Amino acid sequence: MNLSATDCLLIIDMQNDFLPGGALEVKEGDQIIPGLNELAGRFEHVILTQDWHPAGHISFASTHHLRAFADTVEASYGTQTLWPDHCIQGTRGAELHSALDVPHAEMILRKGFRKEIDSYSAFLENDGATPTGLAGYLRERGLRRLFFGGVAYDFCVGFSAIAAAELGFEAIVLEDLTRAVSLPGTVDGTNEAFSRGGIERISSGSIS
Ligand code: VGL
Ligand code: ZN
Repeated sequence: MNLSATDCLLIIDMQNDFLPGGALEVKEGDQIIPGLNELAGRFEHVILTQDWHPAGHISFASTHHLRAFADTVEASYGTQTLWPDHCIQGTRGAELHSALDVPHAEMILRKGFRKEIDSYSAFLENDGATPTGLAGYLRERGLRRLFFGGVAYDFCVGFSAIAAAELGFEAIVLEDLTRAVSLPGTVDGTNEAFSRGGIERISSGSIS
């Protein structure tokens, strides 16, 4: 697969809290950093995202005095999974990992900053109605084919790629450059949604 000037690499949520030792660590998340750095160097256009929550966020189990991973709450927009406190605005856990080396990234998109709405997708918040502005940014710049890596495969990477395809972008997920949280059923559910949505899964090695 050859890259073109209208391609963009989106590196999702490579933040301290999602990597080993972090508040919501994704197993082996650190292993994909060298590959992401290397691949990013071959893209003209790269965008990074940051999960960016206020304290007391709706997605935090602590906000509801409930258990992370096991309990859910009914938000105005439907069922919200509960997580440990993570990626709180301005904290070290919310910082991009220091080994991520993508100085030419053109944009850092923050999401999940509304206290009452979570946002797994970099395009559309979990209410399914509030856009982040990323689709407009990409369209205005003529970037049409989007490659996704980062964490977590079954949440923010998955929701972002699915939303991108629904919004008319070509969405390709880099299987070797992502890792999953893997709650019961989430990886299978993501794989099925990718098949239904026409989202291709490739290895970064097939990009020349
Ligand atoms: C994510 C759970 C909660 C992610 C963000 O980046 O996949 N997962 N917030
Ligand atoms: Zn989050």
